[in-house]
Amino acid sequence: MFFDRPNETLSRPELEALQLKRLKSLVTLAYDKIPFYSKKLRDCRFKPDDFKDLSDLSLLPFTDKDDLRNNYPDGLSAVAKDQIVRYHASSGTTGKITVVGYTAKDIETWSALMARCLMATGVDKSDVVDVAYGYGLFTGGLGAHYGAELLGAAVLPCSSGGSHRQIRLMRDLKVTALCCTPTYALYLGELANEMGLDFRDKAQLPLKTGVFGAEPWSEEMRLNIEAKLGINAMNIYGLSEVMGPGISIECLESKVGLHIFEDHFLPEIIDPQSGQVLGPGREGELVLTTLTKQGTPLIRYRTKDITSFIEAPCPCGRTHRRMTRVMGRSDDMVIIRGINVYPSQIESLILEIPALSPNYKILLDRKDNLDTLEIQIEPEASASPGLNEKAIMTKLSRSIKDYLGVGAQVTLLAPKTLTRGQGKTQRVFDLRQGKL
Ligand code: DLL
Repeated sequence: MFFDRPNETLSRPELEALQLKRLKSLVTLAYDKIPFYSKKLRDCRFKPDDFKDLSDLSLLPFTDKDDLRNNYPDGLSAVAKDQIVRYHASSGTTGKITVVGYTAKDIETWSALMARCLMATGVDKSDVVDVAYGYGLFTGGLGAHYGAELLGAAVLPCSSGGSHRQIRLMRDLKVTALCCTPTYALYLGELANEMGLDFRDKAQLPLKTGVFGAEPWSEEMRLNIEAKLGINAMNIYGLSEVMGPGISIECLESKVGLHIFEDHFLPEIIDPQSGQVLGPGREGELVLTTLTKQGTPLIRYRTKDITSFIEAPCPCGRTHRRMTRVMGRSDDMVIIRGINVYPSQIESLILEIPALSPNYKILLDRKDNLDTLEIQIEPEASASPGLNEKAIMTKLSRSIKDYLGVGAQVTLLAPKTLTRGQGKTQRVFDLRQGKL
């Protein structure tokens, strides 16, 4: 299903002509209105008129999160304050805040892109949508809310938390679509069971679609959620600096890769070390240039998210290129005894063992000058009776050694020991700092 079929199915030459036109306006706007960019562009001797071809983008400098922080709160704004109708902010792990301002037109664009996302996952005006992403400075709640309303769906703005009440409302209002983090969806499933309800029983809880994102999750986690909740679990991607959710989305027809809305964002994949643009299919860091944003436009924003493009056409008919599932950020990657590991690679291996649940924690420490890796994990509640704990622990540590090349100690916890997250869940606890 399409919200905006003409723009989502533009031919490649049409799309590229539109991108070039929008890119030229963006560079002119940034040059004229944002002193930070005028200086950056002058420093690399680039004038807006020099822009001839899409490939000229690689001549422009990158922007990163520090640039937003250093220009706090609104030094990267391209419009007068009275043009801004909304601010969102994110603090990230360092605690330093970045603020992004939206004009009325930006909110309109964002809502339309979220409506595109929802329709790509099979949600339409007949649906009742529970928005269980946090509302507030975080972009998840309001982003999904405006998109679902624009579609004409009925929105239940639960935000995250109040989970018992949320499940009762999902039952009573016959919620058919749920927007939240994948870990919160799992928690809602678990809690429903405790309340004597089951998402797989559609007469009780008719949920059919989940639109999940805001944190990395593996394909195995998708299968786990789909089996437990009896739904289509769809992946949505975005980041607050660039807009919020709605930058890319999986479609129901393929469920492989996320279509990037290339008429609004120009994506590149670069080598995170050298900054060089990588060739087709290569994995690297996603860089996004906003093509239509008015409030806080960004040129070549380094997302730190690791992905690659899927060049093959998609059966859904969308012409916008797909990116592979983001398994982690370049700064999420942990180095254990010199080996690079993404937490979601560990998640994939955990979930290949049916007796294990997706509730886990990764602990890194240092003993006798050597890194240690411990996985604390709960078994599936249904698997607990008669569980051969030793065999399972050996199986997981062996597959981590085989696939990732690192030794791991596996500790099985009693079911429901670990705290359940309502938003983004912290998986990795690195206790190595200061321990040589
Ligand atoms: O998480 C926006 C969002 C809200 C996206 C709701 C999807 C759904 P931030 O808090 O700025 O914004 O965090 C952005 O989260 O750079 C990725 O590292 C990660 N992320 C977001 N979506 C996904 C996803 C929102 N589907 C950061 N898979 C991004 C993996 C994701 N990581």
